[in-house]
Amino acid sequence: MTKRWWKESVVYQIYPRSFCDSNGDGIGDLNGITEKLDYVKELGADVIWLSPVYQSPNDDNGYDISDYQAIMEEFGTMEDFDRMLAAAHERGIRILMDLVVNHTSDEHKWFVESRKSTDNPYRDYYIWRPARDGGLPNNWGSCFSGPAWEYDDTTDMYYLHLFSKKQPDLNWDNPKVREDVFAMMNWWIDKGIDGFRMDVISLISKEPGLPDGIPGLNGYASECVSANGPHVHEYLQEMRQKVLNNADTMTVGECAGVTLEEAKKYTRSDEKELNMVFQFEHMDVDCDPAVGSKWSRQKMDLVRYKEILTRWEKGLEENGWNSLYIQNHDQPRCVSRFGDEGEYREISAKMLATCNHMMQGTPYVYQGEELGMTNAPFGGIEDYRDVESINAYHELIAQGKFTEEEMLALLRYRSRDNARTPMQWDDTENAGFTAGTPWIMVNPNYTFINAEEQVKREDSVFHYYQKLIRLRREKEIIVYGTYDVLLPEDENLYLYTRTLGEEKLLVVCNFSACGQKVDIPAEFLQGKILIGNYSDVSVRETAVLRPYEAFVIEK
Ligand code: TEU
Ligand code: CA
Repeated sequence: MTKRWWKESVVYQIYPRSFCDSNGDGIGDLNGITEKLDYVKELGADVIWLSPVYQSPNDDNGYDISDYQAIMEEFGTMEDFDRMLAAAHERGIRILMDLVVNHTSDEHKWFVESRKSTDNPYRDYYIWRPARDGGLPNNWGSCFSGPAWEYDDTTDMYYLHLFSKKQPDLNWDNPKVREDVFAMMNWWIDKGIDGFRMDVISLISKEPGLPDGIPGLNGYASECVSANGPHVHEYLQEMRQKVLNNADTMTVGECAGVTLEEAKKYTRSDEKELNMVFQFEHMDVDCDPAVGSKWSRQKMDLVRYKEILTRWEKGLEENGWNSLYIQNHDQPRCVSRFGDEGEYREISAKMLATCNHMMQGTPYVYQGEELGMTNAPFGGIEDYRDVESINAYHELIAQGKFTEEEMLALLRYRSRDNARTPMQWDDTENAGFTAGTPWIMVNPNYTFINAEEQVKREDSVFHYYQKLIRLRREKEIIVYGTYDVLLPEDENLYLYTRTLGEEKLLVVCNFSACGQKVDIPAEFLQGKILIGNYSDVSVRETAVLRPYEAFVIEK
């Protein structure tokens, strides 16, 4: 197992729009991030993944980029960015930029040119097709509802957009596209950034002929029809050679539709492609498999969650590296879906964190996860801002798949906006996020769930995350030890060990709100409790775990 700094790091993800507003316009910004770097430092993270801050019309909150080398006006200026980067580096914090190059905004100059005529020099920067039998070129759907094709009457052709119609897919088979993207990436590397989180990078190489896929809930094939295409590894190896080896970079590829076998190619130990990937299998263990869509809900299937994470832990143990996440800007709040929002909110948030942070891989903490922030009490569709949620609401109700009441209930549970309500800094108006009118509703529970209160309270979720991160720095076994699951079929308990030479840890997590009996293996009975979410942890041969109890024993 080769040692690397990015294997020993803990990453804090910032969604700039919702993090901290420094100028009172209700929108988070770069200067607000600079103001809060000491908070990130105090938590203990040493890398920040910055969701997009580039110029964008914000159809998908910055994941639709109109100029990769300019800063979105609402977020500030390039000087603000340079100041934030320098301030982060002064604190020993590295910055990963969010690289969104599967698609651009339709307002990017490349697309403005491309759509002008079929012989425009930029025409083949995008994927244009004529109608097929008078209709859409194939049955691919947009991740944000409807077909993945938009008709453009200027040239009587359709262009591909796996996401919104304002996010046309780039044609990565065109060497000029790769050349321009790599030049832009090197421009950011030369500015001193430390790596990239790569948005839907698994989708960049489309199957020749763009064959139909399997229709989903709305009748179209999902964006994953294009996952792990024929040239994706070739293009990433080219990126590694022409960009990523130009500095000591960290890279994580967001790989919709990635399998373990494919991940072994993306994260290969010869480091010819990426350092790690975000896989998604564990993110639908609370979706109803009979519906086959995120717009469904079931009780979390812990046995399946354990099977998935065990397969990924063991699968990448020798060759590759895992990312560890239970939350990000696309997922509802983890404590609301896998824990408890009520009496056991803090206890369950700490249990989920223990389970995630004690595994082998690089942990990612999403803004507010370290406070045990919850889903928000959204009302009607007018409360939502996310293009994915709003489009799904209109499409699935119009198709008669759900009533308005059913769809609003699904949105309240599953909408990405649950993760995008403003960061809760203190109990003053708007949670201290803005002095103006916030662009999206603030969760009213900020009065008792906020950073100021938790930084001051030793037994808070914040201090528990701080301790987990500190343990990872102190104990090499947490980074490099092998993982082995116990009781794989137990529906309430997640137990696993970590082993490094003679050292061994036992991680015990009760995912249920009830007491659960468990037999602690004899070798751990005299062990030392490294961390626990109840103050009075004592270990006996047959322990009765309390609701959402978690602890780690060092043999
Ligand atoms: O998400 C892409 C992706 O994986 C989606 O299919 C995701 O699974 C879905 O939105 C979950 O509900 C990335 C970004 O993280 C997301 O914020 C962007 O909207 C999207 O790409 C397009 O850039
Ligand atoms: Ca602002």
